Amino acid sequence: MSVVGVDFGTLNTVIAVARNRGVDVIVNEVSNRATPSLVGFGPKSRYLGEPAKTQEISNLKNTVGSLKRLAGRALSDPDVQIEQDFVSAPLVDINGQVGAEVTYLGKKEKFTATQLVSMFLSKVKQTASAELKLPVSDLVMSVPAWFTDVQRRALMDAAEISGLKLLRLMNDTTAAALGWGITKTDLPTAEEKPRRVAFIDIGHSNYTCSIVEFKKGELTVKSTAYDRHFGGRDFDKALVDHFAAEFKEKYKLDIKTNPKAVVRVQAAAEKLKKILSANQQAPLNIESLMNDVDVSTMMTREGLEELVEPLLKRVHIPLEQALLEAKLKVEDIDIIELVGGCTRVPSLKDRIQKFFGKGLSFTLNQDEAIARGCAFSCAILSPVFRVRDFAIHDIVNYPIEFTWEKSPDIPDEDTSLTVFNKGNVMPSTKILTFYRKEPFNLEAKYAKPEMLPGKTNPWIGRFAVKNVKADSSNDFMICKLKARLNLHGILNVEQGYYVEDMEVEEPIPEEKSEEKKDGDAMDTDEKPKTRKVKKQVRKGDLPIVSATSSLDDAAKQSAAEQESSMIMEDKLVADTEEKKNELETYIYEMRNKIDDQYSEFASEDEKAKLKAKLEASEDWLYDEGEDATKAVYIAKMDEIRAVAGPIVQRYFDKVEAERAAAQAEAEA
Ligand code: ATP
Ligand code: K
Ligand code: MG
Repeated sequence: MSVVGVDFGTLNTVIAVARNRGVDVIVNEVSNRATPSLVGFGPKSRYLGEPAKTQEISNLKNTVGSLKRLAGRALSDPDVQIEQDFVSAPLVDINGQVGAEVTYLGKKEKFTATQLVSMFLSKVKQTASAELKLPVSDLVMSVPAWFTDVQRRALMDAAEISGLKLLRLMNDTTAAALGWGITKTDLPTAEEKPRRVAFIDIGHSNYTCSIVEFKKGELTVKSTAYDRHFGGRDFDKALVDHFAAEFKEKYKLDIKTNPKAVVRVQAAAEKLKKILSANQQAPLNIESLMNDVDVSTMMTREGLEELVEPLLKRVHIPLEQALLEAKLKVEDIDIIELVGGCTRVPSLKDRIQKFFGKGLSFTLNQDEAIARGCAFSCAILSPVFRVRDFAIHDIVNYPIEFTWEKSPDIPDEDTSLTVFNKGNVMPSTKILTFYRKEPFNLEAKYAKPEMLPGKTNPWIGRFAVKNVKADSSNDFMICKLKARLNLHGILNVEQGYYVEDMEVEEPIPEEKSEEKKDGDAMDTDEKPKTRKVKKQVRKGDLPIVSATSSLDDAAKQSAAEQESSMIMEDKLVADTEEKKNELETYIYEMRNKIDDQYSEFASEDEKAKLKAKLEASEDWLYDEGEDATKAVYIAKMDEIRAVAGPIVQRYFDKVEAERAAAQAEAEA
């Protein structure tokens, strides 16, 4: 079984695998260590990952990015309106969830964000299994710490639709922290002062700071703060806006009227931004940007810093908030570790360093640390892998409350309770107690909607508790409900049962003195002393019917079937393309060899026949054979083989005879 960690980024996705030797980042089909988080749609198949990027400029309307930021969101959410600026395909509403409308197989189709993510995850699965030469199912994937229940459930559903088993959805900075800590051999002991590390991740779209305490064998997240709209893409956008204005002035070109031009400037701006991380100035040249006009300009590092000053002014905010929530001061932080591509920007490094007043640490691979942390987590959770355990105590970012209807029998009962507070440890289980004579419902929701991203609906779920009734003496049933904020950061009421107060006899715990501990228990043959205590004894289960934002089984099943058939479609197109290429290669090879090594093994008549066949096949290939089926390409190949076969056979017979003769001579 495979052990896989995935950093599902807004721009790039990195896949790491745990093997016996350790954790490695794997390469995709074009040998890149990161895969564009993009899906595209074409007339014959989908383009997932690299091919989506290759096709992007010519296929803007049918290419979707920002996948993870769309999952679990609604079109009407102002956050999603921001996302539309970064997604070239039109976003649409599909039964309350945002999705994209694209042209696929010649037809207009709508896919929900969950489906789009599952398409991309199918590609991740293929990439990992191609590298591991094993079927891939178990994985741990990272998400921004600020993701809510509905976003997390959407990602869980997406993974399930693509046939993956998500063992844990892990917060990005927590994954980085695990990767950092698990390999350290010098962490403080339980009695010592913990080592305090600030992990700062600035990626393409968001910025997170977590303050984490390490001791031998465990990490505890003390606080996590974030800016949900702060990353490399905001730098790119500032540059694009600047160049758009410049080109209007200088070349009378309005790139904003031409989506292709905008994307080309954006790609050039990103490149330029990276050059400016290492240089004081950089050129930008694009040939024939629009209306056959070539553009050419340059930008200095200071120029870029001025453009992004509004962002730079916000750098300290998550840092301050993280310290405040952890109740720590800058001087309490031992190490500041930076990850994420955007932390290479000098002005960001400067500001962060000034804030902490000490040097920054880059001991983690900035692009790969999160994927590696996820792979370590998967190794810990996987039953097939042995790895030193490392306890991970994450933190609740949004308080969650339960509400219920007042029991008619208990007039002064409260009707709500905040069960998980911000700052509580996560995962976590809480037992709720209700006194009831009838079945009842409760609802879970985020207690502070204003803390949630955009206009997220705070509702999490509704849980109906069944089989509740009064006992024979018309007394309340004591109902116990197990509410769990699980490893994924998702809330469920996992179990219900009822208890009775009973008097039970239990042994009195012995007062242990040093001598007694060492003494021999067989010394005395007194009976152990017991006492009567009141205890709640579990009497039976209470079924719970849950309604949450997760897809129901039927919907997941049908999405999984649709995904499988699209995978088959893609595979057929890929196989067909492969057969076509084989045919083309075979024609060229035969044409060269018939006048070369095969020449002496064919009569003039045979040569003429084969050449005619090759020419006809080639003409066909570039004409009606341009777009044939797999079976037809195979048949065409067989036709040529029928003519060429005897010639090739004679050649191989000769080669074999020569080899046998040489061997006989050597042995003689
Ligand atoms: P997110 O974490 O926001 O979901 P992500 O994980 O896909 O996104 P990363 O791969 O961490 O993002 O970072 C990508 C960003 O880092 C891009 O905007 C990229 O241009 C930027 N970046 C990468 N290298 C450099 C560099 N040398 N200088 C400046 N920016 C860089
Ligand atoms: K990434
Ligand atoms: Mg990232």
